[in-house]
Amino acid sequence: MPSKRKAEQSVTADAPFMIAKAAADGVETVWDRYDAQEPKCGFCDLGLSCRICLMGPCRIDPFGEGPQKGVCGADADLMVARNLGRMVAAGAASHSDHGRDLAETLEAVGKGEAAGYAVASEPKLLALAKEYGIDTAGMDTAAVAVELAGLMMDEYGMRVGSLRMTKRLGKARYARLETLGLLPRGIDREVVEMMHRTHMGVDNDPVSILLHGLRTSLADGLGGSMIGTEISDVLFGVPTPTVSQANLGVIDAGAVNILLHGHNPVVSDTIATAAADPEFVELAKQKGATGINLAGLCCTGNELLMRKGVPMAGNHLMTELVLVTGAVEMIIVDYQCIMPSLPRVAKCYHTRFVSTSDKGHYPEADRYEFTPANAATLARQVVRAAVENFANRDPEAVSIPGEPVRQMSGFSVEALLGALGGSPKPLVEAIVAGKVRGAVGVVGCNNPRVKHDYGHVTLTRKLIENDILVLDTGCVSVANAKAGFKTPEAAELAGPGLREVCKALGIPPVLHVGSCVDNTRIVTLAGALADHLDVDISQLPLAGAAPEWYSEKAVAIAFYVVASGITTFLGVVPPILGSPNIVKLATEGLEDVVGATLAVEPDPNKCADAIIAHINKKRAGLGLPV
Ligand code: BF8
Repeated sequence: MPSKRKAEQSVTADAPFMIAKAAADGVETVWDRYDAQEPKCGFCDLGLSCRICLMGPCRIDPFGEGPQKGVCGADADLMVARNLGRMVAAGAASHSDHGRDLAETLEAVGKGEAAGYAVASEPKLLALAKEYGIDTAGMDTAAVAVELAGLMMDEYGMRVGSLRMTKRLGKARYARLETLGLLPRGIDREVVEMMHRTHMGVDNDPVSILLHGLRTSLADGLGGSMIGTEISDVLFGVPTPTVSQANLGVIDAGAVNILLHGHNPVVSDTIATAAADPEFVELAKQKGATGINLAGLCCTGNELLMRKGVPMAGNHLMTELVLVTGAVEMIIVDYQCIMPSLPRVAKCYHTRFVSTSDKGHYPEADRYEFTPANAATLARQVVRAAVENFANRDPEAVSIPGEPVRQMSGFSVEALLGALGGSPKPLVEAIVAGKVRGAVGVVGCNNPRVKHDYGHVTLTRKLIENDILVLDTGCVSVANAKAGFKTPEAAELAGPGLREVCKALGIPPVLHVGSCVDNTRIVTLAGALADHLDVDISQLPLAGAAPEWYSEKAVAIAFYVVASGITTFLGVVPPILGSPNIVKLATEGLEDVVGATLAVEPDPNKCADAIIAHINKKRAGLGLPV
């Protein structure tokens, strides 16, 4: 049955248009399934249900009338803490396993076992080698790649010490984490330990579980995710400012359209290379198309956008709707955030759904299992199959709403510092003078609980109007691009101080720094700013925000941003309200421990006000004009 909530579905016209077409075409969407799930389970929403063991499943009555303990004896605090800890572990595992794939690819490149890949940025490789203590004198690029990959892979199961890149948080933060015993001791180790602690009858102290949650998240943010970002830069290039486009209008009715969806650039980069081959472009023309058009979705899309300027077709909630255009020959996926419904939507049209990862199987998909050794060959097979499929398109089924919106992307830390003349000093001076009052990372997902893109766009607009620079990643970045925030001309939307700075530098007031693993670029920059000023990150006028988050990965990110000293505002209430003690700890108590907290504010206008107040408080603390 079509969703009942049409008017509330999105801030942009393309989504309701496509939802209506989906209904007419008999295609079920995420909004239909969301409606079918209502009313939601109140116990689960509050974090008061537990299915960790089979003495249960158990639930606790929030009104105090029914059971107040699970069969094992866990009370509400423990139940909520265990559930939250497992969310952090799952999120950290997902990002980190993605990073592991990149480390393995780098090693294969160094060993000459990955024909489709090469080191694209030797300066970045050498900088990382130095950070990892490798004496590169007399070593060739391949040898450095193998040794660096080996040291990074060792960090997954490290036996002694802590993750090297934690030092990027700056001296003061590193010392604080060391004193607290929160330095991550190995990526897999912290994730496994969280699963162990939250097994029935191990860690029965909610505070202890949450503190380990911080350490687990740091193993992601300063470990697995950061390895993902850094090796992607080594293999595929350090992003530099690049101009591209966004929204469903990037689908080209005349061309063979190939969509790339997921998170890991290891597959999508090889597809981009194959699709540019004149042999396939010529084949597409023989089939009656104008050429081959690539477009991105979600974070694989962000990776390609940042480095190659591939346009973005949409974010998380648009991934079904883009297939409903009827103009997509193939959607190629790797892993994470790929709705299980997508192969079924593809089957409603002529679209071929191709899965590529040994970790992500889809029973209804065409399967090409990519490895570093076979990727270049398989990419050519897949692109050929997409081109061949153009003949199967039904022109009557095609409908593509709207025109593409221009956007500028590619703001790696290196590119940002480059735009600033090689040092954070000009940014610091702008912050000190109050032209830029502070900076906020607005990150994360879409969630059908929230009007699509409403939280992202409303919050971002109000922040830039108030002279707060926004850095965005993940699905937020598509929303902000569609809203027109990502061109240098968008400086006109900013307050007078930020406008002046953006115009002087020729940059937008909203800087796209990448995919979700690239939130590590934000903490790297924050650590550099802190050291430049000789303060702790928690003293800086910074904040994080995830207005429409849905995934476990977002919880891991929120935790490591807070553990890094940056207060983070969530627009969707996490499943913790069943434990007032956990709520108090997460939103207040953490301030005394790590100098930052989680905050929850579903209304993006009120959230902006709260962030502005937070930034003013930090400015006052540094003696800066408010
Ligand atoms: O890692 S923002 S919906 S696509 S989880 Fe997923 Fe969320 Fe999008 Fe990228 Ni991040």
